[in-house]
Amino acid sequence: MSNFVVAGNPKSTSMYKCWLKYYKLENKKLSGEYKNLLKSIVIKENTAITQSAVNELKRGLAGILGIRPEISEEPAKPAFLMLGTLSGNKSIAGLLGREKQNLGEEGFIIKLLTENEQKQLLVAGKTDRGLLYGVFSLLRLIQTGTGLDGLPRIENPVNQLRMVNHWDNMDRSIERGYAGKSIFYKNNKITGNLARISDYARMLASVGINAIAINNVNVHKFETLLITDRYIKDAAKLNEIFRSYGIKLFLSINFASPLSTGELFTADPLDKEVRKWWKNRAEFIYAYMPDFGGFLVKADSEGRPGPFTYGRTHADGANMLAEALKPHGGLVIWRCFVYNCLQDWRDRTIDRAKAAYDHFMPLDGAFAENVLLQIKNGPMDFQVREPVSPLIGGLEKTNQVLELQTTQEYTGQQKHLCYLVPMWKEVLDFDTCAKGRGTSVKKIISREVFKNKYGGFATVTNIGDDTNWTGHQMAQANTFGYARLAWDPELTSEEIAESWIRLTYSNDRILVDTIKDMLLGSWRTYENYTSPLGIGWMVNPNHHYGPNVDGYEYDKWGTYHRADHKGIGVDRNVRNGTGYAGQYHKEVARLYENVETCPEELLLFFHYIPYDYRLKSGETLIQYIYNTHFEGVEQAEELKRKWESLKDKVEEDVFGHVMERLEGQITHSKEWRDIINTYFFRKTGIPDELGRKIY
Ligand code: GCV
Repeated sequence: MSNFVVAGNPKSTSMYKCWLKYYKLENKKLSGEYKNLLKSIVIKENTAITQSAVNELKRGLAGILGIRPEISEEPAKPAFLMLGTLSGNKSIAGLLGREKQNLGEEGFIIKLLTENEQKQLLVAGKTDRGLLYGVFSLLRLIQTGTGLDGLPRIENPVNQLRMVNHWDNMDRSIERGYAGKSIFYKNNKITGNLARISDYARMLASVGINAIAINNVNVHKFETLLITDRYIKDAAKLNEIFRSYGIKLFLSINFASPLSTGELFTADPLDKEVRKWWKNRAEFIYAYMPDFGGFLVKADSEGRPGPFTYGRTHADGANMLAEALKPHGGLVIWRCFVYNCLQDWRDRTIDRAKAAYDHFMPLDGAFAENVLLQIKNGPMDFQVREPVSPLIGGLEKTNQVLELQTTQEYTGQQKHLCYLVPMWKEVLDFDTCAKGRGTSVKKIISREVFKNKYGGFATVTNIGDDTNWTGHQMAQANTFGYARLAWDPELTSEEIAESWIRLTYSNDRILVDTIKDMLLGSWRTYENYTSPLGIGWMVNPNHHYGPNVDGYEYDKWGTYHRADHKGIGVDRNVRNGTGYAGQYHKEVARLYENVETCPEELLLFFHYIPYDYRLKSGETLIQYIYNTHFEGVEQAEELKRKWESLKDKVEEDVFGHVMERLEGQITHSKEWRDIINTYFFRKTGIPDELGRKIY
């Protein structure tokens, strides 16, 4: 296990440590209290996961409190910390009493016990995974200077699957990766840098992640072979690392594998030989990885093969794989990001936003029990503002996973600060009205509403081999925030930001408040200087960075936004538009159907609006576009001023690094402002009311 020593720039080691920095706690009183309790650690169990927990405690306590606790099976001191699981240590049940009924599979309790006026601390899980999460939680409490008064603390993750998806390729590149190269691969081999991967596993487990797909959903030549002799042993090595942190390993597979490996002449999911092929493949994989999680699949989308080639449905395809994995307890996670990328936007009757629902809604109930549909949060593609996908709330009889994107493909590519938690919160709190009012997305995903067997969260991760993992150091807040939300969607954006800041930098009140401010406003700032009111894209083709109003590559006529000299926006209502609004339940559909009731931030997503239309603020649409673009730049400048005020409170290298990114953001925000404003000025001939310069 590496102790976070990174070759190269030693100054960067603190950014490498992310929120597991374990810096010294300044509060002497609290530090003393903790030290008393934690000098002796008692644990009777010994699994790979309990070992990870103990190692973490050693590391954390050395850093935060400067102590090296004695680890033993019996207490070495009158005060001690007891670690254990209900499944592995009989005495834990007695110590917990009735509280044990409240512990789920991955839940934990942190509790103070008093015997003969002697305080003892107990961290217990039902399973060793729960115990590990409990240990990380205890370390967070200590690091953030939280006293013991709030105990007992019992937590169970709200969501079952809490997954990260890597879009890593074996040539080391990462599709939509903005933090360097892959940490897993090099030269079409799995890398030997297992110490870094182990650090990564720790980082994920520390915030409750329990599943990972380690290769791109666009599965190319070499990645197809991950499930063959050529790579399986190496994949199993990674599995072993993740296993010791309670994380299940998944692989993205190529639907046409039987063909691509040259073993069969078809990949037809209803063909007997093909079914047999997958069954044998599953047996082969499980022989190396008995706890393998399963397959993640992108099929019939953006050129990937799938069941459509054979006139079969997505259910046929997914169920075939499910049948092969079922005897081993494996899952098929099947993505709903399926659309015709050659769509001609000049044809106003078809609408990409409708595609996922159109493809999958008719199949509700047709999927095997171990198939989960993974649905992007919006109907398009991770834009800065989109409505929630109507499939969530539409599907009732199907396991569902919400797919978010932590890598900032359309939200500044980790060059810009854009804290995404507030956006995700809006998604989770959105009321689908599936079972009347109050059927929020978070309740559907957690399975509270439809009680399906599986459900949860996935995100396209923002991790790469940059020393600080995420390119922009502050993008670590998104990695952290995603996982915390997957664990508990009731946490607020503020709470998540606060704990990330305290763990990452310090408990200094001014610093905490300043960075919190920076984070919380940053999504809106980014939206202000980029594409307005839900219209989306306006980015350069292919790499998707920087402004280009007509640039999106899947729209060669530059008409997806329908902007002309009179107005802009897409009529997606039922009355005279594409009918997309009709995919929602009626209470929601009604809201989106009419300009007057449509939430303004999504106005252009749902309606074509003339530039002289007056918004609720009294501004005309065109003036709103100008105003927000000027404002966005000012807000980006404000970010820099706030950061500057922290110069003496942040380590020098961190300060310099973030400053450099913020300066770049200002430059790019100006480019956005000028290109967008000029475009609309040229289209309309209407000048800015305030006489500001538009190029
Ligand atoms: C992995 C978007 C991205 C693609 C990505 C795709 C997907 O279109 O630009 O890079 O491909 O989404 O989610 O499958």
